[in-house]
Amino acid sequence: MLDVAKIRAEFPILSRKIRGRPLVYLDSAASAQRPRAVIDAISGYYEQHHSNVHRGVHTLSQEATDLFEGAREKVRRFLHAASTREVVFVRGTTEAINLVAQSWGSSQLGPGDEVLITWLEHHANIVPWQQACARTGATLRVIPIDRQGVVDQQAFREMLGPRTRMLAISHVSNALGTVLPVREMVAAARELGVTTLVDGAQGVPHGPVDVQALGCDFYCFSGHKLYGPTGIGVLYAREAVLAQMPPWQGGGDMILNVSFEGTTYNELPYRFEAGTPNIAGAVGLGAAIDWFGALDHAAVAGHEATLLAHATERLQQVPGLSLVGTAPGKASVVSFTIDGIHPHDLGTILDSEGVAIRTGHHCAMPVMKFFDLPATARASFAVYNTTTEVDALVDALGVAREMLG
Ligand code: C6P
Repeated sequence: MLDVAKIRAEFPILSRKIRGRPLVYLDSAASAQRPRAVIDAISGYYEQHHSNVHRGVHTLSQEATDLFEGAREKVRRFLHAASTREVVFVRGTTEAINLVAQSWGSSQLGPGDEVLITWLEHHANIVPWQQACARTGATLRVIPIDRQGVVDQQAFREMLGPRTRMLAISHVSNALGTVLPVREMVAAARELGVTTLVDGAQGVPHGPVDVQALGCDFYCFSGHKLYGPTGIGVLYAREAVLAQMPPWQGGGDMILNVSFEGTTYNELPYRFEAGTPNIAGAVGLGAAIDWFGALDHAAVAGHEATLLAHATERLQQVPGLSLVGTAPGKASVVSFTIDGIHPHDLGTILDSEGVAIRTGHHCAMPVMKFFDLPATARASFAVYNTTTEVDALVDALGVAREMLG
């Protein structure tokens, strides 16, 4: 059993009141909150160790470099990557996918090639590929989903073929909560020599990932959904693939030697980290990984499954409410609509009750179009949420229905 009361006590923001009511934070899929350990690691870094990294011989620069590279090693262990050369710090999932689509995409894609994504993707795993296809003449193909929000595996097998060069898929859908069978899909792609990318933005917050067991070439995630800071994220890239990729941004730190005649590039992963990095962000991410990694992950999974089951059962009893996304395998995300009430109005009334959810298209407009909806309301649960908070959501929906329904 997860000691949720103890976990909650570690998150200062959870004791806040919103409009005079206790905060019920059900928007962790957008961004999770941070435990004291992460906040302290960031302020401790600034109070005691800050300087630029990889540049100075003075003590502070060496300390900052050690902390920054120490965080990289924590990420490596967390993902079970073979080497820190495979761990590139980026701003977040969005930047990671743009890096791959630009660097790998421009060097590897050409006319006739196909990039395969699913209908469930976040815009971050659609738009960079559309841009890469426009630049290179490759074609973007989309694997369909069914009304439950499950990716059609038969269609996937039929679409995977000799023209496929890249399979880029979510680990977990942010809009619907569907958990994709990434291991099987990656294995099928690899059999044909297809390069694979997994968007793990909604995957890692639910438990550690083993990129070697998964077998993907690229895996990316954002720190802020993993109880860490904003502005820092990770691109894991298999060394053999990363080594073949051209740098995507030029500047300091990514070079070995620069003259006006030409430039030689730094070794991996620094070749892909131009400019002063988000040092405090990396330190905070390392602290978040330490904090999250110390939890009992079977207990985390059990707790999140309880929250999802409780929410699904209680929401289904709300008159006029339709769940959007009912896949058998789901992470702790529930999307829904209520007859006659626009999700934005719902979100505003819930806020007046202290309940924070996300409303809108969730940066997954094709998913909304598939279900013929402009938007949904979405509640998402993290380790610090409780079934009492799910009940508070349901009560607040009752208030909204009385006012607007
Ligand atoms: N989803 C949500 O409310 P960034 O913004 O780079 O940290 O992450 C982008 C991203 C990529 N893929 C998936 C599956 C995501 O869920 C997200 C971010 C947030 O669902 C904000 S739109």
